[in-house]
Amino acid sequence: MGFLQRFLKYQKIYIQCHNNPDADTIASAYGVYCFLTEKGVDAEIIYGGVQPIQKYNIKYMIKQCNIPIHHVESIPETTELLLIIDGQYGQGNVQRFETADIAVIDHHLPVIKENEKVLIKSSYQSCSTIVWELLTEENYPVKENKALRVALLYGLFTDTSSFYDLYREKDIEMRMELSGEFPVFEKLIKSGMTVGELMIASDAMYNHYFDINKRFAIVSALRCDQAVLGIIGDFVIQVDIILACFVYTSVNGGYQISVRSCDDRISAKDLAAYVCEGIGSGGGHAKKAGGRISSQFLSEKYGKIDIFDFIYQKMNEFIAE
Ligand SMILES: [Mn+2]
Repeated sequence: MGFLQRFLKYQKIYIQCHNNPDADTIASAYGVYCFLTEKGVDAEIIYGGVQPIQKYNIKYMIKQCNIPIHHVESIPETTELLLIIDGQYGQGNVQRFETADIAVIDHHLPVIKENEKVLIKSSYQSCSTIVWELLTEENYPVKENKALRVALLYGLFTDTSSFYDLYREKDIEMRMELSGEFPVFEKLIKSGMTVGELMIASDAMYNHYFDINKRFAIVSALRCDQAVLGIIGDFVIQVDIILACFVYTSVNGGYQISVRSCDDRISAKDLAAYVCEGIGSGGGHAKKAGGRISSQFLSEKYGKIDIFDFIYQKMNEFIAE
């Protein structure tokens, strides 16, 4: 039995995106929504948190793909099941609603225990990929649903720094399978950054750290989208004397990282994996890589350490003179 089958016995399901929803959580929720409603289950996509969606690209995605998502303060007490997508309760960015029962589909590091209604695949780069796989398992024709196709592709795109950090087999497979000529997608990928993020990026680059001996750079960006991290990395690696660069930003519960190299002796993938070992996950290709670090695992393994000092120390160990 496919994972999604177990939800067909419910009359009404609330599908909850994480607060301040990004493309990945919305696309994933929409995938599950399409399946459930076609099977006759009454489903509704919601999210909590203080702010309704602000970002231009997310609003554009919702409008063009016709995704019914609502910002709510509460849900009815009679709610049978709440399905949390691209997040887990216990993570700061998922508002807790009182409900009889919860289910989870997520690709972050687990903070709750898995059970028959909780599916956490942290090796997947986007939750969209997990949902695509679950839909495929149910023989749901994803390719025929153009809006869903665009949404899932965009979810993966934004969670992998504009596909630059895309490296996992399944995620690559979904991209190959769903790609096509979509003007809406083209427009979306050219509107991922806000003016605020342009300023975050320029500020981060202005305040970069450069190690003159080993010729690497570390760039700390204020909280921004992963897509922006990739853009910063691609920019900085073009500097003549920089051989490798490590960009990071804080996300809920930890840090998102993006690594670039232009030197054959420094593998971006190995560097990302080296830094994240035991405290998250990192990987990619020789020239580009990405990953995540959990704050909790970092302090458990290394004690109280400043994130910049930690990255600096690891890069120094990894890169030979
Ligand atoms: Mn995600």
